[in-house]
Amino acid sequence: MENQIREWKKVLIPYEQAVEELKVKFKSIRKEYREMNDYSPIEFVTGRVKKISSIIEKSKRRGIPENRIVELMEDIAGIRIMCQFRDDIYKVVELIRARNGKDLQIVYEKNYIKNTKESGYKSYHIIIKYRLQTALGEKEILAELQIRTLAMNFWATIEHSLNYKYKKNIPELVRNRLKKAADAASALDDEMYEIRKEIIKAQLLFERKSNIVTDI
Ligand code: 0O2
Repeated sequence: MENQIREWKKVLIPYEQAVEELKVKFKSIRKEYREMNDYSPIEFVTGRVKKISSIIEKSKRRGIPENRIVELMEDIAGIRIMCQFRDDIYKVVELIRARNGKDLQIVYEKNYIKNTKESGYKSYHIIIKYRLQTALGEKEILAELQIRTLAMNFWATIEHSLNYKYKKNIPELVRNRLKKAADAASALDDEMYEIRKEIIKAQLLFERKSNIVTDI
């Protein structure tokens, strides 16, 4: 077991590097927009490397043989990009597509916003191949980019912790409540989308004012 963990830690080194590099890249997009005093479709970015225990649990659940995990498990490296409004998601998707064949390669996309999961889960996923330079030479890994609104993220985070608590067997009553909550989150996204122009204008105005104050 100890040997297995030591081996996995070595395997995960390039994934950790990839997550750090990708986080910097997507955070930079936000920074660039803000420095141009423009609205950024990216609100914030997080990333993680899947825990060894979760990798092993998922491989067992999906029937992936251990020697094929890195080839078949697409979300060992995961980046989450949060947006304020639903249409920002598609702007971010376009930004990513524009980089296809440059610093990343799109393998495929999954639109869980149009095709909402049974649980109520909404998000836009893009699976990419990402090449990186390591001490042991060039490596190519798979990574999953999840792009979602703040409301979708709020719901997914809570549902994820309930799934953890109930070991993916959430009681029906709670599951039904969660579905209602997913509808409410979606209604919130609809409402915010309707007044997004007003909100964006107000935010840019507020930011410019804060910049003037800090410049003095
Ligand atoms: P973690 O802890 O986020 O790493 P599967 O995981 O087998 O259901 P698959 O085919 O690997 O699905 O890919 P999919 O459906 O794109 O899901 C991959 C990731 O998307 C999940 O990783 C979650 O992060 C997120 N996700 C997908 N469905 C749901 C859902 O119903 N609720 C929530 N909260 N998140 C979801 P992991 O491995 O589940 O977990």
